[in-house]
Amino acid sequence: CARGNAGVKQLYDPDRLKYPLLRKGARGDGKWQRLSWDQALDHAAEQLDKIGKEYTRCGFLFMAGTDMQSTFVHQFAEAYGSYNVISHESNCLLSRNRAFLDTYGVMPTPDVLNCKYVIMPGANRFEALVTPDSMDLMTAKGNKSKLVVLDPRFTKTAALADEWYPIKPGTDMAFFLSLAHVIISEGLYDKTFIKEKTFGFEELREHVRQYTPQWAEKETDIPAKDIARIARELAAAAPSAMVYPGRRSSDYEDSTQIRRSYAIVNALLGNWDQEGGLQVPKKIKPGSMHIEAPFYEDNPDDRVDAGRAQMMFDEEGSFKHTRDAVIEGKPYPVKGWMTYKTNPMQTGANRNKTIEMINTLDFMMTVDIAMSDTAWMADLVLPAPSYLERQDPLSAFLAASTCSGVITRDPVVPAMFESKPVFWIVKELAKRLDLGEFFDFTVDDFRKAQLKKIPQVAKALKEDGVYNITGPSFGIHKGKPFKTRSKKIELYNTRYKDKGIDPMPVYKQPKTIPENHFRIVVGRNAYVTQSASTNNSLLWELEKENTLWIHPKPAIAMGIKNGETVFVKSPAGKVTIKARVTKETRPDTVYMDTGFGVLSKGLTNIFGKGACIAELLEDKADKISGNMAMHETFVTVTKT
Ligand SMILES: Nc1nc2c(c(=O)[nH]1)N[C@H]1C(S)=C(S)[C@@H](COP(=O)(O)OP(=O)(O)OC[C@H]3O[C@@H](n4cnc5c(=O)[nH]c(N)nc54)[C@H](O)[C@@H]3O)O[C@H]1N2
Ligand SMILES: Nc1nc2c(c(=O)[nH]1)N[C@H]1C(S)=C(S)[C@@H](COP(=O)(O)OP(=O)(O)OC[C@H]3O[C@@H](n4cnc5c(=O)[nH]c(N)nc54)[C@H](O)[C@@H]3O)O[C@H]1N2
Ligand SMILES: [Mo]
Repeated sequence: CARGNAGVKQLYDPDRLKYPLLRKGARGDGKWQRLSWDQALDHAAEQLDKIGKEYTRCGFLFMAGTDMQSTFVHQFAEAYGSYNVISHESNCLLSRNRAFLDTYGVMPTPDVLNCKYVIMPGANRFEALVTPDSMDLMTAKGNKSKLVVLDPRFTKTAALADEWYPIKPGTDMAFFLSLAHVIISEGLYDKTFIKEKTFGFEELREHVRQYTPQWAEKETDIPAKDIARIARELAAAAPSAMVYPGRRSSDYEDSTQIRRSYAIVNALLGNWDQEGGLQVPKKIKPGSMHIEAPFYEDNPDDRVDAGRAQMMFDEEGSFKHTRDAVIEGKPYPVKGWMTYKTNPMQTGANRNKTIEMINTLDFMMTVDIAMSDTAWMADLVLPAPSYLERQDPLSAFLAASTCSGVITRDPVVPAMFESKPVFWIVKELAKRLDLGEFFDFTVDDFRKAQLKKIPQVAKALKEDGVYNITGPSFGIHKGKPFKTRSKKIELYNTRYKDKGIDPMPVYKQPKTIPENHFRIVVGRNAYVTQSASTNNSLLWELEKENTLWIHPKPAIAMGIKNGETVFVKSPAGKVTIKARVTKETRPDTVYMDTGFGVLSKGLTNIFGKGACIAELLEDKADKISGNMAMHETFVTVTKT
C-alpha cells in the first residue's frame, strides 16, 4: 500500500501542526496566535462550560472519525453530557449496514478468498483498498475465481475483472432485481435453504415477476442476454458465489433499498455461513472502562438530528441532518463543535453548507495532525501526534472472516513538537470541568480493562503483536436464529412495512440527467486516503492535482481538449479544474478525486491545486438511514 509506505512522510511532514493555535481575525482568514497548552485548554474548557450552561450540554456537538482513540472522544462526550455525537460513517457506509442488518440481522463478512464467483457492484477493491478483502480477492483471482464488475468508470478493479459493465449510474437495483427474476423463475435458487432460512419468498417471487432481463437492459445499459447468463452462472457457482456487499454506500437517495437488493440475491444463493459466501463475523469484544455518566436534567429529549430520516442509527446519527439542524437551530441550538481526525469540510458533501454551519457556532475546535480545511475554519486548533507516535487502546478488526483479530499500537518515536494525543486532551479538559473522576486512568489501565476477560488476546499481543481469531469461519451459525423480527433472513421486511417503507426493494428510475449536464460520481484511487493524504509529499509526487474525467464524445462535441481548464458548475457550487479526456468513464458521467482545491494555506503542496468535489456535491440523503447521497448531483462543464 503506497499510503502505508508513505506514512513516514506523514510523521516528518513540515506542514505538521506543531503547537496550539487560536484564531485571530475572521474564520478562514488564516490568522493565528500561538498558545501554550494551558492557555488552549483553559480556553476550550471555558467554552465547553459556557455553551453547556447556556444551551444545555447537547448544545455541544462531537465528531470523531475512524481512529483507535476516538473512543476517548465518545467517552468525554458522555461524561460532559452531550448525546450529539457523530462520526464520518454517515458519509460512508451506513446505508449498506442498514440494508444488511435489516435482511440478516447482522452485517456479514464476505469470504472473497474462497468465492468462485463475485459480482462487485460499485466497489473498487484494487484501488479503494480494504486490505484483507483486497488481498483475498487478488489470491482468489489467482485461483481462477470469476469477477464481474459493475462501475460507470473503468477502474483498476474493472481492468482486472473477467467482465466489466459500465452500468448506468443509479440503476444497480434493476440489475439485481432482474437477477432475482431469472434465478427464481428458472428455479435456480437453493430450495431447502429458502424454505428453512428465509421469510417472504412467495411475496418476493410475485414482486420480481415484472423485472425481466429485457426490462433491466433498458434501465442499466447491460445487455439482457448477459444479465440472464450472469444469473445462471452465479446460481451454478452457489453457494460459493456472492454479490459483494460493497463498502462506501454514500451514493443515492435509495441506497438502503439498492443494497437490500444485493442482500436478497445473496439469500437466493444460499451462501449464508458457507465457505466462499457471506459469513457471520467472528466478533471478539474487548472490555472497556465503564463510566457512570452524570445525568443532566435540562438536556433535551433526543439527538438534534432525530426524526430526520426514517431509520437512522441512534448511535451514529447523520452528518447531513445534524448540519441542517445546526443551521436551522432546530429543534434546539447547537453552538459548539469539536472535531477529531475527520475533515468534513472536504468529505461532507456541500462545502458551502459546512461553512454556513460553522458560521452559526460560538466555538469550534479541531484536533488534527495537519491544517486540514476543517482545522482552517476552527477557532482553536490542537496538534495531535500521528499514528506512529502514540500509544493506543486495543481495536478489534472485522474483515473477511479469515482475517479478523485484535491489534494495538505503541509509539515508534516519541510525539513530535508539542503534539498531544486526544486522550491527554480530554483528560485535561475533564479536570478543568470537574469531570476528572471519569478519566482517572492511563491508556495502559484502559488496555488492561479491555483485556481482562480475554487473556488469550493479551498473550498473543505480547508475543506476536496481533491476535488472529482462528477456528472455522463457516458452518458456525447452524441452527441459530437470525436477529431479525421473523428470526429468518428477511426477503420481506415487516418492520419496514409498519413504518411505511417498501418491505421489498421497488425499483425507481434515477432522475433523468438534464440536457447538457452530467452526473458527477465520487471514488478514490489507491494512493490517497479520502481527503487526508493528498498533501503527503511522497504521495503528492504521484498525483499533483486532481482532474475532471470526461468521456471524449461530449468533450469533442464541446471542443474540450485533454488538459484544458474547464468550469464545472452544480446547484451547490462552481470550480475550475483541468479536464482529463478519457474513455475510462461513461459519456454521461464525470468524476474527480477528493482532497484537492483546499482552502487551507497550511497544506503547502496542494494549496492552489485542482478543485474540491465537496464544493460541487449537493447534500442529498438516503431516506431510510440518513446516509449522505453523493451521486445525486448533476453538473455542467464549460470551457473557460
Ligand atoms: N486507497 C484508498 N483506499 C481506501 C480508501 C481511500 O480513501 N483510499 N478509503 C477506504 C474507505 S473509508 C472506504 S469506505 C472504501 C471505499 O471503497 P469502495 O466503496 O469500493 O470505493 P469507492 O471509491 O467509493 O468506489 C465506488 C465506485 O462506485 C462507482 N460508482 C459510482 N456510481 C455508481 C453506480 O451507480 N453504480 C455502480 N455500480 N458503481 C458506481 C464509482 O465510479 C467508484 O469506482 O475504501 C477504503 N479504502
Ligand atoms: N468528496 C468525497 N467525500 C467523501 C468521500 C469521498 O471519497 N469523496 N468518502 C466518504 C467516506 S467513504 C469516508 S469514510 C469519509 C471519510 O472522511 P473523513 O473522516 O473526513 O476522513 P479523511 O478525509 O481521511 O480525514 C481525516 C482527517 O484526520 C486527519 N488525521 C490523519 N491522521 C490523524 C491522526 O493521527 N490524528 C489526528 N488527530 N488527525 C489525523 C487528517 O489530516 C484529516 O484532516 O469521507 C466520505 N466523504
Ligand atoms: Mo469510508
